[in-house]
Amino acid sequence: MKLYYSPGACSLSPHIALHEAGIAAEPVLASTKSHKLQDGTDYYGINPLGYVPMLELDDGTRLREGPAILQYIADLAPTKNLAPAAGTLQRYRLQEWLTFIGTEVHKGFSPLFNPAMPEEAKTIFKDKLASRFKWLDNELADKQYLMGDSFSVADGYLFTVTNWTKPTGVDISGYPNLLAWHARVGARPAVQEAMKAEGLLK
Ligand SMILES: N[C@@H](CCC(=O)N[C@@H](CS)C(=O)NCC(=O)O)C(=O)O
Repeated sequence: MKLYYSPGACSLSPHIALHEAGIAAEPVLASTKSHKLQDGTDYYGINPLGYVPMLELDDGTRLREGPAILQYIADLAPTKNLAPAAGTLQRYRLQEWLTFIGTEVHKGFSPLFNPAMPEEAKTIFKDKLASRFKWLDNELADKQYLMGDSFSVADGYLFTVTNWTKPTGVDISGYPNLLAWHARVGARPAVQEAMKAEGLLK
């Protein structure tokens, strides 16, 4: 299995999931800037959308979209409890989180990474994101992880996008529950291994 990734991009989240699941996969660097692999191959020829993450199974089947990839990985290792069983209400709760993170947080950051975006517009997007982080801070007040007591693939996804607050200047310093949760997730050995594999930690 191969995971196409770019360091620190949203592909860090399936990278974390693979390490949490104990699944060996080959990470393939597909820079979001150049859209080329390290050997010069045009990534658009592999994924016409040019997006990471993308998972390639051993039979060549390709799976796109972070939330789908995360659930696929979690279901390969059911004993690791990275996602509730399919068909249960809790599974829909996980999907609720993955959708929220993908549409309200992840894609809320995209304009902030766009150098053509005027500063005034960026302020509007930052304020919107700050309101989402405030809500998350409240949600995490009495929980260790988004789904309760145990880590799920949603935590790896939210951790990944919360890392982007620093480079984009979204202020989360007033959200203690969010900060405590971020430190808790960041201290997990699998999270550290995935970050090391992407060159984000020494
Ligand atoms: N809907 C996609 C979005 C993936 C996405 O936004 N990937 C970004 C990195 S975080 C990317 O590859 N950007 C490169 C580009 O826009 O060409 C998903 O959830 O997997």
